[in-house]
Amino acid sequence: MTASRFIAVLASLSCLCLPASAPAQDKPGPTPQITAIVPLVVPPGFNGAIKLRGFHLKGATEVRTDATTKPSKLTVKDPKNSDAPSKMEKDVVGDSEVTLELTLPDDFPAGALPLTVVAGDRSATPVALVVLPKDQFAEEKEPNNGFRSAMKIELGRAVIGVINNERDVDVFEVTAKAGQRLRATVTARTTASLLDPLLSVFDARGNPIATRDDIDLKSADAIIDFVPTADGPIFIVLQDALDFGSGWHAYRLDVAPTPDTTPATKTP
Ligand SMILES: [Ca+2]
Ligand SMILES: [Ca+2]
Repeated sequence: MTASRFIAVLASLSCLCLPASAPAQDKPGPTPQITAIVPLVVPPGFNGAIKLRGFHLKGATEVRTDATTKPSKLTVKDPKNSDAPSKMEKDVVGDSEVTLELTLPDDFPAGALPLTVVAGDRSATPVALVVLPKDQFAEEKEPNNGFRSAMKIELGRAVIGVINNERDVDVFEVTAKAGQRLRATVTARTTASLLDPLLSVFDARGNPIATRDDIDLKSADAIIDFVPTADGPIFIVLQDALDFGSGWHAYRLDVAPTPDTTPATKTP
């Protein structure tokens, strides 16, 4: 997605959040907006920090959730101004950040945990932190910048990672069976991330099978359906479409068998 379109989307979100009219004498504070959350996924029993980036978060006063099951602890800490990552613009990626201190019981239910940051009398559009059992995801490990250093991952088990600097590339390897229809899905902007994913799939010899940038005009994330024609390794390559990167460029990657009957790309 282009930077100008990202600005347009943020502007439209901002409009939706504002009341139709507000008494001038109230002088309400600006509405906070979230552009990135790190990490995107945590396990039940999580006890640590969640970082949020966006606009007007320096004024964050509390964080709420309307989830049925409440975290043991959910508080805001250290709201502050934040520099933009290298070569990115504050008016696109946000000017501020806040840390959430989060504790989840060991039996906390899996699913989306909506988080709403409040600044005075204004609330940001909720962002959904995903709670996933520990055995259902892995964390990306560097170095993984090429086919030879690809991180091996299991089909059906998610990976969470970060494109953590400019021109970073994350390469993953799955073991596929001939004829098994697979789907690679990267989730970043759909939740909240500065990453505009560019996803590619290569066969065992390094021949390209498919590359996707945006799902459609509404989503900068990417999905590739493909059918390997031989047993063996398949390489999944993830990078930013504009080669940007920072600690705010988080993603979730899922590579799994899919029963989908839509046409898929075949390996050469
Ligand atoms: Ca990497
Ligand atoms: Ca993209």
